[in-house]
Amino acid sequence: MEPKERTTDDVALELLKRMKEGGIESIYDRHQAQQPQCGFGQLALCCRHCNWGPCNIDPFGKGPKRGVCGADANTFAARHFLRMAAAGTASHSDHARAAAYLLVSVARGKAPGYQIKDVDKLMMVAQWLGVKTEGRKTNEIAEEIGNTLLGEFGKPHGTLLFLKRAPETRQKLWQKLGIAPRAIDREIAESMHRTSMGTDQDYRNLVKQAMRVSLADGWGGCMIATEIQDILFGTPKPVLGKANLGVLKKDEVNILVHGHEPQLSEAIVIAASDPSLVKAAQAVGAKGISIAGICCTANELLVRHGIPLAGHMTMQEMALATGAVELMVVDVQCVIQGLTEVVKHFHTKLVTTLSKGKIYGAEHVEITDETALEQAKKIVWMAIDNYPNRNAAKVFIPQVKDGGVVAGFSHETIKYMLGGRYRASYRPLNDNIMNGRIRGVVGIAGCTSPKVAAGQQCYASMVKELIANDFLVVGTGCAAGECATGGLMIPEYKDACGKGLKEVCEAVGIPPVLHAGACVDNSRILIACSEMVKEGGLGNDISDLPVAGACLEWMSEKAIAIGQYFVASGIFVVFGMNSPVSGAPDVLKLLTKELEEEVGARWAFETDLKKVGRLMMDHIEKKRDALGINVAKERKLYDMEDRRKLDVSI
Ligand code: NFS
Ligand code: SF4
Repeated sequence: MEPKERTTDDVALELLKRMKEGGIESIYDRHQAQQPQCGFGQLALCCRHCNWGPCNIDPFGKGPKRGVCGADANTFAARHFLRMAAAGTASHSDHARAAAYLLVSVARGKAPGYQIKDVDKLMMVAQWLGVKTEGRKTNEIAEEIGNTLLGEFGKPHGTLLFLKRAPETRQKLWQKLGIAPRAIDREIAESMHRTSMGTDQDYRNLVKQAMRVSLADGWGGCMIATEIQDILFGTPKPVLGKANLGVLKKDEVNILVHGHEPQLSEAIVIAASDPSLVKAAQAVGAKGISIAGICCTANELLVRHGIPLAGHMTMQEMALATGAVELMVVDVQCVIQGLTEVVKHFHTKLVTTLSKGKIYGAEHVEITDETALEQAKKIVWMAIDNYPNRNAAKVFIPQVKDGGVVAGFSHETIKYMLGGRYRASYRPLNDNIMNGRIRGVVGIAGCTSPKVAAGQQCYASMVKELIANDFLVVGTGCAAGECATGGLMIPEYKDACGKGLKEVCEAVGIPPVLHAGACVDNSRILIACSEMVKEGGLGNDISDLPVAGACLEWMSEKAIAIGQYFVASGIFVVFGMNSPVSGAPDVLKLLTKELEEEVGARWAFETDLKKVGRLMMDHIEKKRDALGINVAKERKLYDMEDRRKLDVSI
């Protein structure tokens, strides 16, 4: 397939074309080479959980209906689903664990270069955890917080401490259903145990555990990561940044940071600002050192510092194919092995940093809490030394005209901006939802995928439809990355909104599409929803709120964990493309219908991505009906006189 046929985005088009001309394989080529992909796998009808297998089930009912052990399609699919949720939870939570260890090291003065940046957040977290603050030094409090949160991974008794941040009705429901998560590692280990051969073989019970392990992700791993990162690196506040591949610099040493844990990228940022290193860069003929990010590491740097985002998931190879990158440094998750092939065509160095995430063919410079800064400097040196090796003839940095982005909308910021300068509060948001200026809030999260043609900007098209109909959008992960590169996350974009949302955006000065951070920052959405409930007027539980979430191009197991924790928290979730359980009609029915009776929310899977926005809007309107807030508001066209009467003084 020619690149031209599979993209509508000029940047992706040009880079893919250049990759093809240079004989460099891309995600899209490999996806093509995999066609047709295994039908059993797509339907979740294969099992390799023991060596009696591999077993398949025939979806047409002509061949085997059961695996050798007797497991049926529902068991196959539910076990897969649970393992995905457990793997996703493990990824976010292991990241959180590293953050907690770092907090302890910083508190003990053993992690040079890092510091506690947000003491307010530290105090707030201390309160939730019951850590005493009075008369104690910041470091003492931080150490106890770190250790308390480390305890959340393996404590022998009780359920997770952050669960109490949810509305009480929701907490009670989790207790009643037996899905309030215990220690994070325990939920992950139990999920692996249950899905092993001959253990849990009741698809309802397996899906129930998928709720519990995923809740351990949302209200455990993700939330722990977010809170500690805010304490250490600062709670995001609105910041102006840039998002596109054009952020690479023609005449500077370009370093790309990629992966997920901000402890690496923050150390690189500090190292790169060291005057002696900047001088060294100048000595090799560069004007300076430039840092940009890929995937969630980019989101973390963007929302906290406005450091540019070069690209989302499916753009990581393209970023290297610019030939302008001296070094890409990575830690964990979503870093594809295909990168090692791309760097062979350029001078670019690929560097791994954690012993848990090595890539054959990359160089390794180990980073620990104690040595991070020193090692980060070493990595920056490697990039500087590599600058003279850049081949100008191979450099192609796409010129992109916009790509500006205002990012950094933590739930604290949203509350503050909407609440005004005197009292941070969700009241004005709730009021604007109740009076219908804002119909509801939609969260977009998750990945980009080569199953969708490059540069299609699916998220952006859906978001345009949502805001035109007065739905406020909050984005995280690569979904947010795509909207940022699409230029949607600037206040001027309010002109694309419906009348009501536009008025609110104008009054408050926010874009209609808010960048809330990386995937772990979906925990911010959980907190925002809980606070909306507590603020009053929109029901007694998260499941009453006029909100919904979507991931159009899900790829990672982490996306499954996120989807499942949103559902188990009471939020309707739509995933684009294929359902991960499509070969098992009973499991599919459980996820997409019956769960609603249990937890007040359900999944939907929609292959036609253009329909996803509509599904969420219809859902939200139904919630508005149930709340009785659609009654008073007859749709009306406002004239200027009416407009003047409108009270937008928030
Ligand atoms: Ni989320 Fe972020 Fe991107 Fe998907 Fe991967 S980087 S943690 S998993 S691809 S959004
Ligand atoms: Fe086959 Fe059962 Fe073993 Fe799976 S667990 S491979 S279905 S025998």
